[in-house]
Amino acid sequence: MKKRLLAGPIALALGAALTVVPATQAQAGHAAQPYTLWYDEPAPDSNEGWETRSLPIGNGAMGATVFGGVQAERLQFNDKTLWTGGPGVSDYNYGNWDAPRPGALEAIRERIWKEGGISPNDVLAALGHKSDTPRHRRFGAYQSFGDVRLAFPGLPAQVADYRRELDISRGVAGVSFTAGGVRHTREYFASAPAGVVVARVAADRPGGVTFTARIAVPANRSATAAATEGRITVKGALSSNAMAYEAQLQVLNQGGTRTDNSDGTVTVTGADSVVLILGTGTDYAPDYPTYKGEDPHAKLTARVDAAAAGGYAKLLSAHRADHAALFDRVRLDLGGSLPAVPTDDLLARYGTAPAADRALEQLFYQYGRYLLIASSRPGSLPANLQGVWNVLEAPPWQSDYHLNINLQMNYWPAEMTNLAELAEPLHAYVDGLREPGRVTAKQMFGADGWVAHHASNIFGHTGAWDHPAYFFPESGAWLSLQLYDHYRFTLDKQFLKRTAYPVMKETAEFWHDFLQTDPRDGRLVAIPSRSPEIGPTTAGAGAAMSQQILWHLFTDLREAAELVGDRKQAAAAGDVLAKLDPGLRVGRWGQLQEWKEDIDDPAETHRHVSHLFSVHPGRQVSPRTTPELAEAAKVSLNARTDAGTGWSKAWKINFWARLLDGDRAHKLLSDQLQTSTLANLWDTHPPFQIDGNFGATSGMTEMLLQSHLGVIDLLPALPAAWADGRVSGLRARGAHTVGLAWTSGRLSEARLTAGDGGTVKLRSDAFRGGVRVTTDRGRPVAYTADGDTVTFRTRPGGDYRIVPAGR
Ligand code: FUC
Repeated sequence: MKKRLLAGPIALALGAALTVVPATQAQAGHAAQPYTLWYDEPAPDSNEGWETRSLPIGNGAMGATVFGGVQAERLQFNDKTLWTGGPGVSDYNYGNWDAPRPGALEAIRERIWKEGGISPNDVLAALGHKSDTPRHRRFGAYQSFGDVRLAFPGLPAQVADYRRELDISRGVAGVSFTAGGVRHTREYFASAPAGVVVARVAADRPGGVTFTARIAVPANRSATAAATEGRITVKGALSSNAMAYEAQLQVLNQGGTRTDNSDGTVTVTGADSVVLILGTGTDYAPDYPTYKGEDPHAKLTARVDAAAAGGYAKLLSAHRADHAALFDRVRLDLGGSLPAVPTDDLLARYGTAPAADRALEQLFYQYGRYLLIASSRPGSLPANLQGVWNVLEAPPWQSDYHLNINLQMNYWPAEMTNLAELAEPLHAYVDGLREPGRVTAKQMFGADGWVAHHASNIFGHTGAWDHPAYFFPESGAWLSLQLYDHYRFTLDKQFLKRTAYPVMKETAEFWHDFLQTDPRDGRLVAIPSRSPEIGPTTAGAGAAMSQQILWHLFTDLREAAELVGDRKQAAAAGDVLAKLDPGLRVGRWGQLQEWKEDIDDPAETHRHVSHLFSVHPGRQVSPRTTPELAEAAKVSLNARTDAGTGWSKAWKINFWARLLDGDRAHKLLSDQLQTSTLANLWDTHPPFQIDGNFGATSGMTEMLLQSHLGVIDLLPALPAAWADGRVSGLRARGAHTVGLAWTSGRLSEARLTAGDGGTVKLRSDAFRGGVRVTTDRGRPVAYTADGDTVTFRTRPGGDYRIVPAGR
C-alpha cells in the first residue's frame, strides 16, 4: 500500500522530480518516540496526498497540514469560519420553507396513523425545504483557505536522511533532510495562545536558506496579493456569499536578505533561518440572523504583529506549555513498544506483532485527543466533519455539522479524556442554534421551543434538508444531552444554570408540543419519526431512537430541574416520562427493535445502529441493569455485522465496551485500524472523516472506565490483548479523576482524586477477594465492600488509593 518515492539511479533514469532517501531512526538521531507519527517521504502534492498523508496541526480556529516537499513545500491551511452559502446568498432562509404549507404536518400524521409507516420521501416532500439549485448553493460548504507555497530553487531533487514527523505530545510537526552536506530543518506549529500558525525554516550552514514564499487561494473567490516589509497579504471575498477573507504571512529572516516582490511574493536569500507567521480572518460572526461581523483586517494585523514581535522562542514555549497542559493530562500505557519503522509501515503491519500493535493503539488513542486539541478550542466553532482541515471547494458532505451522530461523536472523548473545556465550542454552537431553531419549530410544526434537523452549517440552518434520509428533529434533543453530561462530569453548577439547563428546557418545550398520543397504546410518541438514514420503509411513529433520546431528555431534564430548583419543570418532565414510550422492545428474532413495530430485517447491515442509542451514548440498557435488553442489543449488533464506515466501527467499539465485551470491542478497534484508517492516521469513511478518530478514542476509554450508571466501573471491558497496562488522568462523572494499573488482565491498583467530594462507588471484579482503601499518604479510609463494589466517602480534592487484596 505504501507509495515510496524511488531513490538513486532508477529514479534519475525515470526522470523523477523528487527523490528522497529516508532517514533511519539512528541517522536522524531520534529514539522511537511513542507520540510521534513519522514518515520517510513527503506527502504527494495532490488532493489524495493531502487526504492520506499530510500531517495536521491546528489551534482550534485555524488548521494547517504539512506536506514536506523538499523543493516545493506546501502548507495547506484553513479557518473554520470560511464557508460559502448562508445569509450572503440570495433567498437563504435557514432551511425553512420558502412559503407557508398550511396543514402539511397534520396531513402527514393522518396518513401515518392510517397507513402505518410511510415513505420517508413523502415526509420530506411535505416537510423538507426546497432543494438548493445548484446543490448546496444556500446551505454552503466549508472551504479551503489556501496554501502557503515555498519554492526552494537551490535545493536538489535528491536529498538524504529525509524525515517528516508530527509529535502530538508537543503539537509540533517537522521536516528534515540533508542536501549537499547541509542539514535542513523545518518546524511547524499552530499556537492557540497567539492565534497563528508558525513555521521555522533553518539550515545548519550559515546562509543556507533561500526560498520564495507565496499564498495561493482557490478560484472561487476574488483575491489580491501584496507584499510589504516581508508581510504577504492576500484578501478578497468568496463569490458565493461575499464573505470577506484575509490571510497574512509575515516572513522574518535571520541573516541574508528579504525582498518584497511586486506579485505579492517574498523572497529570502541566504538566510540562516526564517520564521513564518500565518494568520487568517473572515467577517463571519456567530450571530443570527446576519452572521456577519467586522472586516477582519484590523484584528488580524494586530494578531500577526503581536506574534511577530514576540519572537520564535517565546511563541514556541507558550505553545508547548499550552499544548502540554491539555495533552499531558492523560497517559496510557498498553505495554506497546514502537519499532523503528515509519508510521505508515507500522499501520500496514498492524496485527502481526503485539508490542508494535499496542504502540500503534496507544498512538491512535492519543491522536484522537490531539485532534480535538487541534480542532476545538473555546471561542472557535466546533470541530466539523473534518475537524478543521479541508483542502476542497466542495468537500464531502460539505464538511458540515451532521447532527444525527457525527457532531455528537466528535465530542464523545472530550469529557472522559480530561479535555472538558474543549467542548465549549459545541455548547456555544448548540446554544446558537436555538434562535433560528425557534423559527423552524414554529413554521414547520407550530411548536414552541427550538428544533434542528440532521445537518447544519455555520449559519443557523435548522430546517429539514432536501434529502429523504435526513428528517431528524431529534438532533437538538441529543445535543442537549451532551450539555448535561458536561455538567455530570464537571459538576459545574454555573454551567448547568446558564447554559445546559436553558437549552434542555427549551428543547423540551418543542417536544411537549411535538409528542402525540399513540392511539394503539396511549403512549407518547414522536411522529413522524425515523431511524436515521435507514430504509426501506418508514417514517412512522415512535421509532426506537426517537423514543430513547426523548427518554433521556426528559429524565435528565427532571434531574436538572430539581438541581436548579425549578419544581414546575421537574413535575412536567415527570408527567411526560409517565406516558412516554421508552423505545425498548425485544422483537421476534430476539433483537432490540429499531421500530415500534416488529419489522426489523435480520439481514439489514446499515452503518447506523441508532436503536442501540440506549446502550451508548445512552444508559437505559446495560448488562449490569437490564440483562435481557442487553442480550437483545447484542443480537441486533451481531446482525448489523462488524462492517461499516470508519465512524460506524468506532461506534461499535463503544457499544461492545458498554456491553462489557472487551475482546469484541478490541476486534472492532483492530478492524478500524486495518480498514478505516489512512496513512496519516486520519479516520476514513471513506473518504476522510474525523468522527471515527474521536469515536475510537472514546471507545477505548469506555473499555477502561465507565461511569454512566452511577458507579465508576474499572476496566469493565478489558480485552485479552491489553493484559498489562496503566492509564492515568481519565475523568469519571462526579468530577473525579481516575488512574488504573493492571497486570494479567486484573486490576492491581486504582487511584482516585475526588472532585467535589461525596460518596463514590467503584466496581471491579478484582474487589471480590477483598480490597484496601487508603489516602495517597497511606492512611486507611473507611469503606463498605459488597461483592465487586466498594463505597467510601471522599473529601473535595482528596487523593485515594484502592488496592485489591493480594496485590
Ligand atoms: C451521516 C452518515 C454518513 C456520513 C455523513 C456525513 O449521514 O450516514 O455515513 O457519515 O453523516
